[in-house]
Amino acid sequence: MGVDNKTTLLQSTEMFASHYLKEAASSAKYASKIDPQRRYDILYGNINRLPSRVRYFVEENAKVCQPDAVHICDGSEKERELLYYILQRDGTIRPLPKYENCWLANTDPADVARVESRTFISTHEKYDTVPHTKEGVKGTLANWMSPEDMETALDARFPGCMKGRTMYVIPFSMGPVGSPLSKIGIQLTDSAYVVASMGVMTRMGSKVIDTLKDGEFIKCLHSVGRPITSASSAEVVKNSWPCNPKETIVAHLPERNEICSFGSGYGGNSLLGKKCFALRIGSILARREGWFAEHMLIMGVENPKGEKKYFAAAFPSACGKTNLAMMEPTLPGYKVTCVGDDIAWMRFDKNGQLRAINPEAGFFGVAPGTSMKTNPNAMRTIEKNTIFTNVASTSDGGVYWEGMEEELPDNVSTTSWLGVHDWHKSMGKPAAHPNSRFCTPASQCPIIDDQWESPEGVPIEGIIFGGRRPEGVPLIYEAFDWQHGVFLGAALKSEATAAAEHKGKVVMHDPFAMRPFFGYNFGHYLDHWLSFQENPKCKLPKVFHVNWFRKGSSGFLWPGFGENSRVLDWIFRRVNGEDCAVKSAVGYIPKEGSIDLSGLKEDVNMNELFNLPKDFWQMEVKELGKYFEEQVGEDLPPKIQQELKKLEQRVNTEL
Ligand code: GTP
Ligand code: SPV
Ligand code: MN
Repeated sequence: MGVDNKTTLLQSTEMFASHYLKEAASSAKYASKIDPQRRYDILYGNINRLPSRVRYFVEENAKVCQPDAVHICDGSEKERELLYYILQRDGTIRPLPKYENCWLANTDPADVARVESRTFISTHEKYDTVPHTKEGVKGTLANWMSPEDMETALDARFPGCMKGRTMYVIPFSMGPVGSPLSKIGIQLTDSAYVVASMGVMTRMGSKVIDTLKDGEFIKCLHSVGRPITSASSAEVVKNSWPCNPKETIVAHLPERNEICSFGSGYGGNSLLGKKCFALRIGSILARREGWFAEHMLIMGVENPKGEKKYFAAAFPSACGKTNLAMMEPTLPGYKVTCVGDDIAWMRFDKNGQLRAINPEAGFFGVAPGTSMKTNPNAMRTIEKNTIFTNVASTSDGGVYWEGMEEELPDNVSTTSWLGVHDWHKSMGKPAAHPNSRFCTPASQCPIIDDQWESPEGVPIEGIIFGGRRPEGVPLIYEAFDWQHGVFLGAALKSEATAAAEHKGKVVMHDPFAMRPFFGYNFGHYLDHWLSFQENPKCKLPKVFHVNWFRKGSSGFLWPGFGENSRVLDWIFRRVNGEDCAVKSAVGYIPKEGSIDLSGLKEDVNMNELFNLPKDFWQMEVKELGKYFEEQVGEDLPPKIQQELKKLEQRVNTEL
């Protein structure tokens, strides 16, 4: 789209905006007849068309948050134009003319990642939420807050928090609208950036309201926590990104089907359909209703014979889900298709087949490291209709981040995410924030699976766990059975990444890649996973563990990315029952020569990649025992303890 076209679009949107503002005045007059106390205008949409429960939810919160205006999102193209117009006018986003309808937002540098330390779950019974930790040890598996403390915390924040702002009402569906596996939420927010992002990440708008009728929904309330009042107008809002990091809280009240988030506009803190709903609240619903809500990608893999299987894989944040989900296999004849890159909702169908849907409609992907070399399909996806956050920009109207060096055109200058012009590597600071992201429609992915919106979900034949393990952990191994597989999930660890506020590269426990996302007691979660082996109807998929990140003296031992197709090929053959594995102390590992390395350009030291150092694994077992004892205590299912004992024995006798 040329510049002229854009100007015309802007002008017409401006006219459209003023037209709507006029309409707003009359609808407000009409509305005030119904509720004479109402002090806000209905800027857009008709509140009387909302199902009564939704309307009640909106009105109650409007009373508390006191916005100037209310906008009920319909998800239309016109609305989208209006939102982007407002965001641009306010300086929150700016266009990236090198691409089609792409935008850049740079946040207040104090608001760049998920804040795990301020994420809470509130239930009457503490141990519904957290396991019994050892006395004197700080729990790391969910933060619990009492309902009384929660009420105090929310009461101190939300009253009047939207003064001077518009409250948007976002009806959204997690999963295809109307699918029996989908769930509906209504998010109230005072951030137009959040509305624009939810428009990409979820199915949003009137069609959701039509499906909901007077049914149940998850109540999501979000505020950036920066009312505009005469007192606040002197405060500086950095980068037109209002936020309130000192008061940030991300609160879950599962007994009331409610999520309340205050103070942050970023990612999982503010796009409440994602981690808050689809994982934390989702996992609670899943346990109650007999399914799984997991931090997993979903991918289709077709082998050279044209046989196709779907796998789900759980890796912690910034450990390679998006990359694997969109990979371009280097192994000839293989084809990968993408169903989802972050979250899977899975359940066994009436035939005992595990089926998965991707509850999201977009990718909120890590930018740094993404390039035509590592993830060409992501690069092709983000060429249009994408909101970039905290990446660097180039003088030719494009984006830049670490890893894009080879794609940077000559003669352009770069402005860093912090606004440093003529940025150069030699300055010693990254151009893009390590957790900078793209927010882009899944439908644009060139390898999106043709079943990605299938209401009944795709059949899952293998579950893969993985993390960043620089030492000791082999490239691939397979669980002996389901129970051992659940143990592998429980024992998952990874180096910390920039997706949350952790510092340094310390290896942390991240069971099931869900540590920041468990909605309830992790011990009960393990019971839930184990319970499926008691049901003879369930066809339990094989479980695997991968590690792309083992290091040798000169960096990563495995080339990763597209070469991971060689590991997928082995998994595929195992699922088909091929005899290509041998027993080891940790699980089944590939028989010598059974990983197809044909055509691999790099020299790979397979012995080092599969070496199982006895001292490492003895330490690992000891450390796991300590972790389970301190963090899960009496809630640890005895079967998981047994698996640990069995591993210990194998390590002591077989290594
Ligand atoms: P979240 O969106 O935070 O949940 O992250 P994710 O699990 O989707 O991670 P993503 O695929 O975005 O990858 C994060 C980082 O890991 C990027 O910088 C990638 O370049 C890098 N990465 C992904 N796959 C591989 C791999 O196979 N090998 C190596 N060495 N790096 C990888
Ligand atoms: C993650 O951290 O796992 C993400 C990014 O996918 S966020 O949505 O911010 O949680
Ligand atoms: Mn994630």
